[in-house]
Amino acid sequence: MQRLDAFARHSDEPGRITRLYLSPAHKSAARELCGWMREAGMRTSIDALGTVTGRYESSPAGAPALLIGSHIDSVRDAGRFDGTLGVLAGLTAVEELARAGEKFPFAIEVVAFGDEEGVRFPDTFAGSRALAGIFDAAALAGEDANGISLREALITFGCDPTRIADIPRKRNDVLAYVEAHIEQGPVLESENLPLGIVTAINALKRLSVTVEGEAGHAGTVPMGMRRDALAAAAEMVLAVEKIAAAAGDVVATVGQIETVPGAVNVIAGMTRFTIDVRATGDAARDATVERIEQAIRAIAERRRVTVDLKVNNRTPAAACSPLVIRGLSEAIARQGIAVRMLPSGAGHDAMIVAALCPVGMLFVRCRGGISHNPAESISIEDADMCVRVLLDYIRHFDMSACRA
Ligand code: HGY
Ligand code: MN
Ligand code: MN
Repeated sequence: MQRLDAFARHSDEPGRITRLYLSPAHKSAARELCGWMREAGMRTSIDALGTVTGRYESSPAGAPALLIGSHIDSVRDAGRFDGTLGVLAGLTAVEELARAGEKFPFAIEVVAFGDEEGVRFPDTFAGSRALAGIFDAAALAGEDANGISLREALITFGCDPTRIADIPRKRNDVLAYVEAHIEQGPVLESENLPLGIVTAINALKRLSVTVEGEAGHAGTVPMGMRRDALAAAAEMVLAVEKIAAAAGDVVATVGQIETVPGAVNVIAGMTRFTIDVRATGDAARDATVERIEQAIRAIAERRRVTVDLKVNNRTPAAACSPLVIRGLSEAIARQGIAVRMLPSGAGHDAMIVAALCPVGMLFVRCRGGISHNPAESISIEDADMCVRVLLDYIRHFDMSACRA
């Protein structure tokens, strides 16, 4: 818990936690994490996309690894537990093993991805996609709000984009990936449970929409003659909300909107906003995006504005591995805790690593289910139980079952 507080110091914005991919805060966080990992007897590395890995060697050396990790980037004005908890819980478990001199016939690698939130660049999951061998090099051209491309940001961070090809792990070098993460929802708290096990992670799709109208004088252009890009976007945002609400097990969010020129007495000429759609399955996700796109085009037509939609990320729903689910269930049961399975509405690196090897997730109760908010919080007892379950899982890990 002290480390989670210390980590909160690595922020790009004073007075709140904002740690974007490849930012100075990400760099200082990665450096501090490497220090802690080395003190725990791990060999550390930072790959060409900024992913930090600490390896606790197997005995005998050179065996495949059980990966335990999460992400250390954050949203803007974030809490201190989303992502970082899973990395530090893995580190704490390894420290305990190192202290006891416990070694296993498999290695343990604690992995800290840097691009899970996808707040800075249009695409997301760069680190976990590369590790799983499904990184799309087109993402390197993606630019942040200041026009800096992912490629340039990597070079500034100290990475060499030409080494991205070295990142993908061979299937027989890894055994499984386990991610501990705050639930970011109210289920565990409402059932008085400290931990839960994730069954599957919802599908996601992210788009950016650009609406072009005509800038004009707010005082002189009659209402009927306007092609107001902001008013059109406002109607589109409400259509997104209405379509998702009517679709049942789907959620859709417009989290970001900007308008140009953004002056009190100028009719907006251009407005750009994002759409984030999640659903339990790929088909429901795609059907909802289709309906949203039709509604947006109809509104643009009626209001005589043009609209351009761009899909920035599409990630399929991912099922967690029954092998890992069983191992985590037995570990939780051995602590005398009821085993609660639940789906994840939030996206996680685990949904990407599932393309490489069996994955599983351990959810930790968080107060009020609050997340992506500085009020995010967990109890030290639940953090302790999370590490105990990880340790128990490691000590009972059946590597032969997870081998390629
Ligand atoms: O957006 C998400 O689902 C995750 O927090 N990145
Ligand atoms: Mn997260
Ligand atoms: Mn998050």
